[in-house]
Amino acid sequence: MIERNVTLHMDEEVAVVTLNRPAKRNAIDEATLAALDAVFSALPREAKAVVLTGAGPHFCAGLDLKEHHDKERTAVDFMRVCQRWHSTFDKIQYGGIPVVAALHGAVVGGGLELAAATHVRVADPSTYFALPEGQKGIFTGGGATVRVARIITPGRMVEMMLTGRVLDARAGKTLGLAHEIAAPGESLRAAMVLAKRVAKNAALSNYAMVTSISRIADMSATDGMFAESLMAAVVQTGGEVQTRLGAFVDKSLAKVTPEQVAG
Ligand code: 1HE
Repeated sequence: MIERNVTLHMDEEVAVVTLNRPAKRNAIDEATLAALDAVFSALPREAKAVVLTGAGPHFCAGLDLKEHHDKERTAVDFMRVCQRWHSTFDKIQYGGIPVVAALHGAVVGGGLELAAATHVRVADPSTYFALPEGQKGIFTGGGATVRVARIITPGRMVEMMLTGRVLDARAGKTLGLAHEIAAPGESLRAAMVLAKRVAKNAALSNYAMVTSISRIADMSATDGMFAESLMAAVVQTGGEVQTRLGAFVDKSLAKVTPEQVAG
């Protein structure tokens, strides 16, 4: 499937979605956002996980600043732009299919907002994170005040924006913006390994993880416990439970061991 500026191909059970506007550092203009939306609205049925990556030297440079400059949008125009970003990124975060980001180079502004909508983030050492909006006289609008703030804390996000601080891959990992640092140039390969592992989980368990945990964090403790019990009631009685737990009972299922510990 090829939309303008976004491509999709299948690698076994993993859908590989690539921002493909490298000459503009994968900046997100209206066409690219519409393409992302189209891809995440209609993932192939056989996709059990997604890897999201960017072509060229950077993952994503955020909002297309030239388009914004040229369009001279009104406040209402830009509110609608933000709402389209929110709706598309919600499809990524809550679509029910785990999304692994393969990061490299700039993950800045709206590029960081996009990465924050994914569930697992693999960086390579070239990766750097920033929210440089303030220096350009603008503000985040693609969900960072919610998603990035929840990952790094609101206070840390305020500091990052005020100072224009740029975080390298290691600092990003300390704050939870990345979960793993791959060897140079290897973030896509490492993300594929993780995505193929994720794809082996029961689809309904993955659905529960990506749709319920962040939402339950927004609820009161009482509501969260109730929502968790409902989700677990659906998952624990799902189609794959008898087979997978049968494998535990007959001791053919792999055990959890300390050898699996990873940095
Ligand atoms: C762009 C954009 C863009 C590059 N919009 N065209 N985002 C930013 O503030 C990031 C702004 N961009 C940069 O700081 C740098 O371009 C990069 C660090 C990302 C890459 O640097 P580099 O040296 O590899 O490339 P370059 O030479 O700066 O850019 C190559 C081309 O991409 C050039 O176009 P050309 O026609 O002159 O070749 C750049 O203009 C173009 N380009 N980034 C448009 N962002 C919903 S609200 C979200 C809020 C935000 O995301 S604010 C944006 C934050």
